[in-house]
Amino acid sequence: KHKFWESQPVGQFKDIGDASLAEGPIEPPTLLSEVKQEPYNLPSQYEWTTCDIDLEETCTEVYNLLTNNYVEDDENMFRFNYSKEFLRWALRPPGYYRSWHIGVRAKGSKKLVAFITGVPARIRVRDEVVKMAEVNFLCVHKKLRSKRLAPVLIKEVTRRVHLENIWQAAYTAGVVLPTPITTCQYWHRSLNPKKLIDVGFSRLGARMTMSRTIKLYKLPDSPATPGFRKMELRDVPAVTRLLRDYLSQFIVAPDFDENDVEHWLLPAENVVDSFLVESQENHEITDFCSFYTLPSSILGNQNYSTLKAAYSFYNIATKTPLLQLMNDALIVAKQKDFDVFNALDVMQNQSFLKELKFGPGDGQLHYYLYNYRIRNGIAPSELGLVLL
Ligand code: NHW
Ligand code: EN5
Repeated sequence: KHKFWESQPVGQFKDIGDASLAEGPIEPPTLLSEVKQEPYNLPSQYEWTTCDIDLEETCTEVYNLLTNNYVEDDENMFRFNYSKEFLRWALRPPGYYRSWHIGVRAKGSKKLVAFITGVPARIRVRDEVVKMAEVNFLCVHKKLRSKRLAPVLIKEVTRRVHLENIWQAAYTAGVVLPTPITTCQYWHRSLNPKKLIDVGFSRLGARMTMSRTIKLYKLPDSPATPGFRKMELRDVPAVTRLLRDYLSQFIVAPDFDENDVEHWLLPAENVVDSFLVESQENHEITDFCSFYTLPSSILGNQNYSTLKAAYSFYNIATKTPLLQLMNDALIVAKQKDFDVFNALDVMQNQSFLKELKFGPGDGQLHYYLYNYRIRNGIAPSELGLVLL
């Protein structure tokens, strides 16, 4: 059934529940001299390219490939539309490797037809911090699907990760592959219910009118928590301490240092928003919330072409109730004109989703590790990792 994935060092379906299998790497690293030195073979009409995302022209090519060919919902009504600024942010974290931004071009036209990326990350699994690649943006042009190009892209990114002496990876997908460490549910909180209904993202509930629906999702004009403000550069040390302490409770979570926090959580316009609560008494940073901006193209609607979505990122409440903190996040997202606020049931999110009027979506997100076995799998609430 999974000819490719059955050949890879990942948890296999037949091994689920096997207590004799130890946690940790599935296969040991090899010597770097034993890593294949040449790229994998592509069908003869295609060639490898390393994408320099700093070049405006290359970034535009990647953006166009993804805008037209990346992930859609199960009814093909929406397609993720990552912005160029977002892609540059996602692909250039501290210590990134340009060689991990991999494209495939048609030899004749030089048109970009496929893409896959990795970025380095330190991810803690229980008490082990493991250097990994976070693999994302796997995309094959719609006209080249089902030709087994994806396995070649995956093997090539694996080879280039190995060349940097890294032997594990983390990735997510909407499809089931061997074998998820956990499966998360998407939840959606309407901010602009009329537009969401008009474009088919949501429906008018039974015995609901449009005006009752608009009233149901209404939010205050400004955040309620005293000392709630945008995160600034000077906050990086305090936010790092808060985040490290918070993430230590989860079984799988990133091991963020100050450089990572500056990159991933310092606000970047139209990419990532972060807010914190500063104590009015002692100026301590006690709470934090963040979300990233990922619009979707609306396919075939007369009136609208994009859905502006905010995705919950990392949230920490130590003094403010998490419910109140996240309500303030919804308020600022509404101020910034987002149509919907999305969240997964990871970390402690389950505790606020229903009360803040999120509803379950029709999509799930499966989390995977490459070459690292976790016994039994974990619950979404034991996961402290959000990928883009
Ligand atoms: S998930 C988003 C993936 N992208 C999309 O869904 C975009 C739209 N779809 C496409 O572009 C986030 C194509 O349908 C793709 C498949 C390219 C998805 N992950 O070429 P074939 C990520 O980017 C397997 C992994 O004929 P295709 C994470 C499939 O099960 N494998 O299919 C990426 C089958 O293998 P099997 C996937 O439709 C993580 C084989 O591909 C997959 O033309 C990557 C069929 O290939 C998916 N999302 O192209 C893994 N979708 O064994 C990283 C399908 O079942 C691993 N497949 O026969 C770690 C590497 C680094 C290790 C470092 C130590
Ligand atoms: C890796 N980084 O299916 C990314 N999205 O629920 C790859 N549904 O938006 C992973 N079908 O439920 C990709 N509205 C996996 C996700 C792929 C995209 C996807 C789902 C997640 C989604 C929407 C629209 C459905 C349109 C028809 C959905 C219902 C919202 C409603 C609001 C009011 C309260 C109840 C829920």
